[in-house]
Amino acid sequence: MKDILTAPFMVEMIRTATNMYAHGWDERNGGNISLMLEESGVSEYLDTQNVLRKIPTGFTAPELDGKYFLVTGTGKYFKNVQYAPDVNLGVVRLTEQGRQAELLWGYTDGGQFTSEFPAHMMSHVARLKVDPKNRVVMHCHPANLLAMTYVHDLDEKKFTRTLWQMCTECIVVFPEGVNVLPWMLCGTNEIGEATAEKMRTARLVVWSQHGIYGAGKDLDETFGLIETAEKAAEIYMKIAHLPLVNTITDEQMHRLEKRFGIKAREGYLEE
Ligand code: 2HA
Ligand code: ZN
Repeated sequence: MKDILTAPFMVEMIRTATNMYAHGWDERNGGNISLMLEESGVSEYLDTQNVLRKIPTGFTAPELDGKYFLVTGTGKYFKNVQYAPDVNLGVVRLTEQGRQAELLWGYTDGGQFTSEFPAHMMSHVARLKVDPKNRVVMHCHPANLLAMTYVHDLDEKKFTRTLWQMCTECIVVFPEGVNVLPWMLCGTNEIGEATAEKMRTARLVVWSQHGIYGAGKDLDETFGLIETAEKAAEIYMKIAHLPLVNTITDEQMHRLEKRFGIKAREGYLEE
């Protein structure tokens, strides 16, 4: 059996959590990541018959039965992931229609997966229906996106258009836009279901006055999505109080669509 700390998925996860902390997106125990793993990849590093503990999930997700995930732990600090991955991360397999998680590795201090596990797993289900290659769900608290939810209209089309107008590349990186949830109580199945519903039409879902969810095919892509949206929000927060003299027009956005072979969300641009 190979050392799991050398597995590419583990190395990438540790680097990503460390980088997210360095970006200031994950103060204290803020943020969480789940990465779906292939059974064939896991079995190179772990005896998949050796279940350490069973942890009830509190929801059902039959679509994820038998699926493996590497997940950040509840109450754990991204800052510490690189120093003690086996305490701060865990590998689980969902069973019993998603009602149970079998712990195969990690959470060595007796801990368990993130309190946002419902939002993560329900988002995986929603994204896999749209994109079978989706593997990652990522949540964090980037300051400018959060700030924007205090001063900007939360209408999804308006919020998206503002972000698109802040950097030329935004519409190319997230042509489907960002969806927005109003403030809701975090850590619940309700916010999980609401997030998953929003994930059907976009890979980015803003949680007003809290943070953002991103989804993608790998950790890099998902990080990059959030990074791009957060950069746009940063520019917005720098200029929102100043007179707007220039912007990126819808006509220019259409030229970007042609140049990069993307299609902006239906109805979000003027013809
Ligand atoms: O505690 O970010 O939303 C981690 C969180 C909860
Ligand atoms: Zn959070």
